[in-house]
Amino acid sequence: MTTTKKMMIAGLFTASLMAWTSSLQAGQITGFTWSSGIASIALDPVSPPVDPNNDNVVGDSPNGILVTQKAFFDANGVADIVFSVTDSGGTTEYAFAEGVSNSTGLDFSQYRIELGFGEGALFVPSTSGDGLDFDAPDEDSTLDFSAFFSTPTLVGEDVILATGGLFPNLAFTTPPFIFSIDVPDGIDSFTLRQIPIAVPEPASMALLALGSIAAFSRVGREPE
Ligand SMILES: [Ca+2]
Ligand SMILES: [Ca+2]
Ligand SMILES: [Ca+2]
Ligand SMILES: [Ca+2]
Repeated sequence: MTTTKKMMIAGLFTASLMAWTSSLQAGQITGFTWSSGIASIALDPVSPPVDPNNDNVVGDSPNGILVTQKAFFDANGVADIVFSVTDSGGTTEYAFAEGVSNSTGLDFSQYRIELGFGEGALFVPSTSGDGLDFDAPDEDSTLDFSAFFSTPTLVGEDVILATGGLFPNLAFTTPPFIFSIDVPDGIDSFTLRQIPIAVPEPASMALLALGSIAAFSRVGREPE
């Protein structure tokens, strides 16, 4: 074997080893599952973060996660996506782009997302100061729900409530909802919980009105 060939093989081996090593060391989010509240989901292949341990980045993190889902939401009115995580030696900030297709049959007057652990009835909210949060306390990256809501607000560090608009039935988010999540070491998964808040249906509004009338007439009959 010539010296040139040996050098080429050695170079290829080194490159492969580096790629293998970086795939072991990098990567906070490694995969995902979703709950019964979501009819279908498309997620870009989860690849190792371009810039691990970059907390706190100003502007948009190069570590992107794109989730596109058709949502109908389960009986509890929530949809959970669980992301699996491995340590990377620090906190990695991710820019999330979430496409939501509303196939619930209802219009949403608000949209709330929460961070926590576990799913369904076993969901436990993330606590303040545990390292997992929506880019708190700096909030220096894009927060955009403008497809349907003018006012996304960070409530504490683990809840975003989007208000000031309407997300109609059968509509799709264009552009997607954009927010950031700081993912710390020391956890093996976290949950992104979504809670759409529907405009009350005409039937329930009618029941509400009937209830008010009944209460009013009871008050009217109160003895002096
Ligand atoms: Ca940031
Ligand atoms: Ca937290
Ligand atoms: Ca951050
Ligand atoms: Ca943080």
